[in-house]
Amino acid sequence: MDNSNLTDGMHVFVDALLKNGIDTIYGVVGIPVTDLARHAQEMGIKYYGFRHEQSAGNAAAITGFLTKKPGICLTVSAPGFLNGLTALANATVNGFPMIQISGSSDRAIIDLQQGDYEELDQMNAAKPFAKAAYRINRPEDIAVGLARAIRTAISGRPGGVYLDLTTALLGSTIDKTVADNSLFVPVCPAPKQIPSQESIERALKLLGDAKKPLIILGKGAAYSQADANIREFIETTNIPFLPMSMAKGLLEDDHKLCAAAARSLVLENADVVMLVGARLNWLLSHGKGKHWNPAVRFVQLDIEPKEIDSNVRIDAPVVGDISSSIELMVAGLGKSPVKASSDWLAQIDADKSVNIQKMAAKLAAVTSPMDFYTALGAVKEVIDANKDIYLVNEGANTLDDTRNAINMYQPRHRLDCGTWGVMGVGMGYAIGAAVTSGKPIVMIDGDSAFGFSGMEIETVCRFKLPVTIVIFNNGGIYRGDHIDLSGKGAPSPTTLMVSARYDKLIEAFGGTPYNVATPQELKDALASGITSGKPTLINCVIDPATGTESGHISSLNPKTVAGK
Ligand code: ADP
Ligand code: TZD
Ligand code: MG
Repeated sequence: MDNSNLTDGMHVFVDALLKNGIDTIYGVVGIPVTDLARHAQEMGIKYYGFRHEQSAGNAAAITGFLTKKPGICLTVSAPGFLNGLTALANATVNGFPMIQISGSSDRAIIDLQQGDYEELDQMNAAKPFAKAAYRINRPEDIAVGLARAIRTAISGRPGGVYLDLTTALLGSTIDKTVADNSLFVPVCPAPKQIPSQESIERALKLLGDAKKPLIILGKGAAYSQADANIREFIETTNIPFLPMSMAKGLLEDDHKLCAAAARSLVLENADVVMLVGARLNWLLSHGKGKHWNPAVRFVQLDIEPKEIDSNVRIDAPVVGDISSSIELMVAGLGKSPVKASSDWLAQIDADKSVNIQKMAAKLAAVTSPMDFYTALGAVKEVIDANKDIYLVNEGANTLDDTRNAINMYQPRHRLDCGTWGVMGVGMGYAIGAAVTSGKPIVMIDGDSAFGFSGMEIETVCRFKLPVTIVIFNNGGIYRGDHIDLSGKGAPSPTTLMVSARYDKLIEAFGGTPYNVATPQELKDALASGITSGKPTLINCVIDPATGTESGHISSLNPKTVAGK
């Protein structure tokens, strides 16, 4: 038989990726996907090999958030697949488009549960955790399979898609001409979803009647990249805005209409709130209760119709993609002008200036050892001098205090624990953001948070990425000075090693280490890390006795009988 015009499933799959403009894969290889990764690299795809699939998945997810194209994560069967699945689920929960591609074992053996190497019914395991899960069994279906995965990941509310590539598919053969002819790029995979004119008018009327309007920007707004129109709507109407964590920087945090420093006041008083790509989930106390004005009414811009009324009644839903919706809202202002009152703005400004002064005092106070705010005072000076920095942030106190203390100035530059408050996303996000943007990344991480994915510093060093990691080392989860209730002197459940020298880790891989104990040392080390463009790790010694249990969300812990 003449094999000269035959190709195989692996090559067809890579051709399909390239045809769709996908040029990067994050993954961990092994049976049966090693050659897939090799050929991908050979054929022009950038391949980033990780130390753990969860971090590779997180890199793919953040690439999706930053680019509106699905990030790609490649995993091996069963255990590798499961390691990646946490990241896929997290991407879906946060609305980030990504595709996890995994090799899988022999279908016939899996289905009869006869014990194949790394046997698992992966497609069905993935379903509850993904937006969708598909399996490609035949080489002639590769183009359609990938098109389905891409379209599902980026249309409507974005999310994670699982794509199962069987061992048989990867090793299957097909005529190259037939395969080439099967390739295609899906037409308009993320179509505009234009809201009804009626819904726009209803929303503008409600906002126009408001005495104390407020706009809440969420990461859906950041994702939509409708930056100019969102700014125009806010600046034309003078409505104060509150950014959710990953929407910080959509308009700069020091914008005169930014109400972040008056968060409690605006939530308690606003009578009409317009949600732009933000869900009324736990992060907004479900839109009800003591943090909210009981008479508040809502406008909600969202692409997902099922999100409307999810927690409370929405008086003016605007269902559509945010780009289209906000464009129509801006256009509608000509006929239905909206202007926030100067009284409302003055009330907010008064509260803001008190709170900004309080924060400035905390940041300026020099404690020894440093507390979180003393350290953040130093970080703030450096970030304010590098306004285009990407900031990755996780931890509990480290997360909450950094979010409140550090201003962001550019859209989609703050990447953090997100909707699930998950630890361990940091290294994957930092690597994904560095690869995608080519810009310097600063990561402010709790010592516990860092431990979940710390070995990826080898990945950072291997690829020489411009990532500076600052570990707020307070020797524990929340704080390092708890004692064990048994009184036996074992480390308590929250205790980690306060004497740990995380900086020594990066030395092993040739990166630049710093160990700092004062604000000046921290400032110098951080500034050097950023300008060097080299992998840098700063162990920042923080007082183990200053953290708050669970950071700012202590109230979510169940109470014990002792009320502890
Ligand atoms: P945050 O955590 O910042 O409050 P969420 O993740 O809770 O944000 O909410 C984001 C919302 O944005 C989701 O309900 C999602 O459906 C919506 N969304 C995402 N992308 C778009 C888009 N392009 N257009 C409209 N809505 C979007
Ligand atoms: N596991 C995962 C995957 N996510 C989580 N959120 C947790 C466990 C529980 N958890 C938190 O919610 S915060 C946190 C854990 C373990 C770590 C806090 O310690 P840290 O930060 O050192 O990162 P601070 O600054 O000491 O508070
Ligand atoms: Mg800690």
